[in-house]
Formats: sequence, C-alpha cells, structure tokens
Amino acid sequence: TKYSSKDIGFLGVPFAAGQSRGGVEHGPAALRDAGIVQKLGYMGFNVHDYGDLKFDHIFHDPPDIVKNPRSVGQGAYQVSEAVKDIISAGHCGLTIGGDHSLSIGTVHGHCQAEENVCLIWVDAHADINTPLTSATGNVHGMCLSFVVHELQEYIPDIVDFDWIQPCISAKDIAYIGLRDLDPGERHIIEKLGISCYTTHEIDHFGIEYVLKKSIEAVNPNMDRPMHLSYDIDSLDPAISPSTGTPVPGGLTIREGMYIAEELAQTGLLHHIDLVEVNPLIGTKRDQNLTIFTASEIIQACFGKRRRGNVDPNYKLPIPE
Ligand code: 4U7
Ligand code: MN
Ligand code: MN
Ligand code: MN
Repeated sequence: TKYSSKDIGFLGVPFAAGQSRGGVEHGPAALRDAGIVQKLGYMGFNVHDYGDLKFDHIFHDPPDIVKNPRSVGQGAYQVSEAVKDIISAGHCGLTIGGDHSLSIGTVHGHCQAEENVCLIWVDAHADINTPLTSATGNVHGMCLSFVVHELQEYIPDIVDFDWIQPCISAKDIAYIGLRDLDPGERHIIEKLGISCYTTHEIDHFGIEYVLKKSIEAVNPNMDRPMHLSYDIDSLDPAISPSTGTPVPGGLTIREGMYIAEELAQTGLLHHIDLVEVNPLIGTKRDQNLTIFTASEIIQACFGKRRRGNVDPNYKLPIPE
C-alpha cells in the first residue's frame, strides 16, 4: 500500500493503567467532543475513524516489577495491532491517549507495518526508565525502554510484555523539551548517545536550531518515515495544566506550534501520538484550555499554519 498524506487513521486509546491518576482515559472523548475529527475533515483530510479501543477490565492485576502489568501489557498489544492495521492501510496514524504507556503499542505497531521508522519524542520526561531504574513503577515513564534494542539486557521478564519486539535503536530517537529526568534516564541517554535537546538547550540555541538538529540527527537524508510522540506535558502548565505530571518551565505555545508546523511541512510524519491530556484535572478553565491547546497542536501537526492556509485554486470573489 502506498502512503497517502490525505488519509488519517484516527484511533482513540482511553487508557490509564500506565500511571496512577484517574481521568486520562477520558482524553479521546474530550478531544472528540472538541470536534477534532470534524476539524481535520474541514482541513481536507479523509478521516478514517477506527473508534476508541475497548479494554477488558482486568480484576486481578497485582504489581510485578511495574504497576498494572497485565492491563498495560495487553492494552499496548491491542494498540500495536490497531496501529499496524492503520499504517498498513496507507493512512497517516493519529492516536489520542490515554497515558504514554500506549506508545509502546504505537511505536511497535508502526515498526511492524513499515521499515526504518525514526522517532521524535516531545515531552518534559524521557520515558526511558527501565523497570529497575523507575522510582514509581508507572509504565508511562518506561515506555521507550521496552522497544529500544540497546536496552534489552536490562529488561526483566514481565507478565504480558513478552510479545514486545524491540524495534528502535538509540540513534533513531530525538528528544525535545525534556526537563525532568531520573538519574537512570540521564545515564541511558549519555551511554547510548541519544539526541536530546532539553529546555536548557532551547533557551540557549532557540527552537529553530534545536528542531533542525533533532531532525538531522534521526533523518539526515529526509528519507525515513517519522513517528512523532507528543506528550502534552512538554508544554508549559500555563497552557496545558490538565495533565498528570506537569513540570514548570515548559515549551511555550509558540515553540510547541513551531515544532508541529515544521514537522508537518516535512511530509514525513506517518504517525502522531498526542498523549497525557487528563480532562479531570484542574478547573473547568484549565480543562478547556488544555483541550484547546491539544487540538491546535494536532491540527498544526497536520499542516494548519499560523501564516494561514489557502487552496492554490482559491478565487477572489468578484462583485456582481
Ligand atoms: B510521562 C517519572 F519519576 N520519571 O518514571 C516516572 F518523575 O509519560 C515520570 O512523560 C514519568 O508523563 C512521566 O514515573 C511519564 C517520575
Ligand atoms: Mn511527560
Ligand atoms: Mn511522556
Ligand atoms: Mn505526564
């Protein structure tokens, strides 16, 4: 199948077992209620709605080395199968979370469907703890460790995680926006040489330089399909307060939009995750603001530009 930039495979993932706060499972419904499917339609996309995944409630899921291992392991498997179908159908995937543990599934499914995928991870956090370096046991802070080849000797056996095939190398990952790293994560980034521009580097070099270098790091010839995993907590809590692990000093809306607009212009984004919107956190204003921010970022990822968009065949109306 040939990839079509005009077709979006939309998938809701109402999933929360990768972390400890209730509400993040309502992210897909909140963005649907805000009209995201229609907005992408107005932009000229054919939106193929794959619905929201349904997860069996697992009554007996005691912690292993991680919390909720069966729920996360089985849930991420469902995500992987769905994303594999979406990418195999030639669509550009859009997955709305849900907590970030679902990205085990999106990255895995994407890599099953096409070769040579590279990854841009926009987040306050590196999400690359191993189950043994994690201080919390929450899988949303470990998702990358399960899919990165170089880390496999550090990953213990976990019930319902045995289906995961590592599929990404350290050189295929570029981090942007990090500002809250655990010691094990900092060690892994340095040991494996992962491209990493924290908010410190954004302050120093500016977002334009940081994004250019990040793209060059993973896609120097601009010939690889790109997977963008966008954690809403990468942005400053002033514009995205309703999220489970907010960290002060985040990306401005302009930096966040710049990343999305520029990546859209590459024409190489084959899958986008937008995760960690928790519509139950904060005031009504906080919730609406966070959902609005997420909706604008998603549209920018699909080509909506602040400079304005116009059809090349636009005709100026003439008075009668
Ligand atoms: B998110 C944390 F300890 N590092 O591992 C952990 F600070 O998907 C946070 O980026 C992880 O929101 C945050 O639990 C995961 C913690
Ligand atoms: Mn995060
Ligand atoms: Mn994250
Ligand atoms: Mn978070």
